[in-house]
Amino acid sequence: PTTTSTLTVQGMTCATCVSRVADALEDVEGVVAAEVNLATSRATVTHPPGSVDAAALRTAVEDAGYEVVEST
Ligand code: 9UX
Repeated sequence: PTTTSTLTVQGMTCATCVSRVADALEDVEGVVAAEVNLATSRATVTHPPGSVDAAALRTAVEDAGYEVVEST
């Protein structure tokens, strides 16, 4: 089974930003897939339940140069 975590990311303005954030999230331990939507500023991260630390997702986005303003 998998579940999803959703992040709202601030600072993405072009398709390359989207790729950077998606790649950064997909590199986090336990992440199966990450989809990032520029229009909504939302990232949807797919992972097995309990396998991913929310702080690790936040750090990955921040290290790529963007901000997480909300996560659920
Ligand atoms: Mo696009 Mo994003 O030219 O940091 S890569 S604005």
